[in-house]
Amino acid sequence: MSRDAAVLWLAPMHPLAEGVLAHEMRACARAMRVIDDRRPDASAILKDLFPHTGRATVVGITGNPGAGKSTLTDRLIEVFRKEGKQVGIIAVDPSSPYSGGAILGDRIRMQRHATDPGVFIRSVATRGHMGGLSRSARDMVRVLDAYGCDVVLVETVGVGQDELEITRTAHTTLVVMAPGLGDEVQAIKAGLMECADVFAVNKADKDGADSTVRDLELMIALGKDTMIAAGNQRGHTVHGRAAGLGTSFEKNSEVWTPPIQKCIAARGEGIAELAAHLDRHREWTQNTESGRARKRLRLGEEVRESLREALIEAASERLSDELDLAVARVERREVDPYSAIEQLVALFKSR
Ligand SMILES: Nc1nc2c(ncn2[C@@H]2O[C@H](COP(=O)(O)OP(=O)(O)OP(=O)(O)O)[C@@H](O)[C@H]2O)c(=O)[nH]1
Ligand SMILES: [Mg+2]
Repeated sequence: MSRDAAVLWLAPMHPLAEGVLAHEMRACARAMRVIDDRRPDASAILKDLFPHTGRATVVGITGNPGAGKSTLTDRLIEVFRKEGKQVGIIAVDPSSPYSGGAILGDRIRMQRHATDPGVFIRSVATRGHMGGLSRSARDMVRVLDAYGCDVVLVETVGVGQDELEITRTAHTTLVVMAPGLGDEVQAIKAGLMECADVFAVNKADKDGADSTVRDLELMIALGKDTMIAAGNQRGHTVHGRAAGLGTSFEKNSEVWTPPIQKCIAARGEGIAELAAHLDRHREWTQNTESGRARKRLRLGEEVRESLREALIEAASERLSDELDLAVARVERREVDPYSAIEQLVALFKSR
């Protein structure tokens, strides 16, 4: 054994990681705080935990503000708990003026689960993350996974770029819509169509739910044609003709067509069916080549993204003087920015 390997072998585990693996709730909460604050030992904890992750089903829940995501999440917790599953919830705090006050409501809504030792709820602030929110969410999911959660639900607010990023850290993305919000089409334009694995049309007790379902069916059919034309984009592989809605995933089928489930979260109706769709999607990601390819693709994206961040950090550190100098030279028009960058890259490589 090499000396490095020996050191690695003997290196003690971070105490918080140990606590998480021993299923200690307080250690789990503390580890998540360290990670959320990006404190120096965050990466040590994550390194220790990673070998113990990969078991949990991760569901991202997104949709327009007020569509009923929190109410639905609360009901899903109920279903999963009845199945005896440990459930983790990451609620991404709203920072948008839209739903600024909603988190309090969320807390109250999920409060009844707060004393259940089989449920772990944690919120993440969106402020001050500078685009690193999806990384934080992903890392927190890993903590909950290592802690022993069977299912981790990540509830986001709204349908912006950040939220779409976050949903890409999940195995399954549930998009919640509701009639009468008038912005379904808008949301679809924002790219939701591309990331949705399952649709919930909530508030089915209200007028307009059926027309929302019809709109979605149409969008899905159109999207499918586009996907066939464009080949496999975003992991929704389409081989030949896709089957009709609701019967989309057959054994050995490579095709995944997002099912649409009507529900009334407020009364708990349609939730068990929704949970079944989530399960089927999980099966699809595990049992089909397209599902596995999508997982690989996302892991690749994660590694590349982290590498990009690390390289930028390293370069800015090593070249800080030269960087300032280069900017000043470009400003004086002594050099063009393209050559300046080439010189900086060459310098970085040589060090
Ligand atoms: N009529 C009806 N109202 C519902 C239903 N589900 C939720 N609501 C109500 O819709 C409102 C918004 O629900 P939330 O669960 O907070 O929605 P949300 O999507 O989490 O909202 P944000 O977190 O602010 O984006 C609340 O007043 C709920 O009581 C439903 O099935 N039917
Ligand atoms: Mg909410």
